[in-house]
Amino acid sequence: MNRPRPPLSRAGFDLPRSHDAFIRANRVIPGGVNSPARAFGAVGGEPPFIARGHGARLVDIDGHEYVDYIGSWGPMILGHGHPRVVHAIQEALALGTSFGAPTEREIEIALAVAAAVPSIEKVRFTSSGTEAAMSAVRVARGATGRAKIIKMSGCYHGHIDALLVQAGSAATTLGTPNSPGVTGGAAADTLLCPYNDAAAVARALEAHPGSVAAVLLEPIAGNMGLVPPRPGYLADLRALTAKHGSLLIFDEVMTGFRVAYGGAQELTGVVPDLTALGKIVGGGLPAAAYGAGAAVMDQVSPVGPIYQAGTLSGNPLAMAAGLATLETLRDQPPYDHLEALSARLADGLDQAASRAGIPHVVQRVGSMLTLFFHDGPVVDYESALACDTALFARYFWEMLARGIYLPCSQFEAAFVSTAHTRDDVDQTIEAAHEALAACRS
Ligand code: KE4
Repeated sequence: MNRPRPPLSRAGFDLPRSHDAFIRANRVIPGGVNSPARAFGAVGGEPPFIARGHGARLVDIDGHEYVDYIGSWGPMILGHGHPRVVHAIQEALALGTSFGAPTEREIEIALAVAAAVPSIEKVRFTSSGTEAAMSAVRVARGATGRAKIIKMSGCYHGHIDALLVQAGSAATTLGTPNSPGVTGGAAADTLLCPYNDAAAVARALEAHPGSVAAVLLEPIAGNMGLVPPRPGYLADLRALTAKHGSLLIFDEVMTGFRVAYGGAQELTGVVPDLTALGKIVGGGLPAAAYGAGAAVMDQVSPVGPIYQAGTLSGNPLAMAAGLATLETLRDQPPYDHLEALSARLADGLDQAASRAGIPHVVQRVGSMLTLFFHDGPVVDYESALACDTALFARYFWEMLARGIYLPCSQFEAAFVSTAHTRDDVDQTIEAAHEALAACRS
């Protein structure tokens, strides 16, 4: 089972108990993980198994402590074990875990989401971001009576059949399935355009008049690594969709409550027709949501004919964790603090890579950032794929051995939380200087 990882300059870093756990896990769980992103496929080696998290730190079962920049892939904006969130979960737990019946806390968090997110008047909770994005697409198709969806290469919206597509031939925008089990039929109504290319979207809309239900994208992309929208890109999509009678869907599963309390649509001023939320809205428990204006959302069952459901949707524990998180973010907005701390980190990583003489670019929006091993800006999936992923893998392990846990792929964003301190950031920058120097040797 030993999976090769890049050689380490820092001796003595080993994960014997995690190795044993990984062997046992692989016997009963595909790849030993419950989500492929955790399997270290992009960086080699085997993942540490985590014993506990506290604040900005993770501790693995071999006793190694790390400064955590995964943050559960986004949810943990308040860090691990925030007292207000823990207390809220404990209070809810004492009353029961799931009822299959409505609770008042669902009203409270729905009101908080509607008050925060400009595009949302009504909201429906789900248990995952995949469900939220899938439901938003279904609502767009049901509300418009149209079938086609335009998505952007490099954006990820969860494991939805219709959206697990890759670019077909260069001449067309038709998506082709990128996973076995996704049928041609499921992908037949999905059109693909490059990110940051509004002209391509205009061409796709003009090539399929009256057929496109929605244009769907991450308004600030995090699943290629952090790729911000070019100035005017989102506004152009807003105008194009309005012109063609298509709906604009922002997948803010990652950016919602992250880049601003009202997400990317608050930060950019571009308001979509539908929004998918996840991660932070559940405060670290399984919850996500999709929302829109009342006229659109009242077409969702049981009010309207568009069906969507879920046994654990609006789960009391997840609602308690999510509401405590949102209330904390609303009552004590951390965004200026996160901006300053994340800027310090980004500048430090930039200086470390420059000192090592490594072609790179650091891209950041708020507390989401990526150090790309790419000479020049990363503006779309094509430029992201040109990154030096072998160098990233070496850098990843050199940082892990120095107690810094980065997202285990060049094509992910790192997250800074309110639990990270200036000392954590400075420790990270110091480790980056050593790690990048080691990568050059
Ligand atoms: P979930 O179904 O994983 O809750 O959400 C899917 C999803 C939807 N939209 C966006 C913009 C997302 O980033 C995600 C999930 N993000 C990945 C990491 N980039 C989750 C990690 C994983 O799959 O384990």
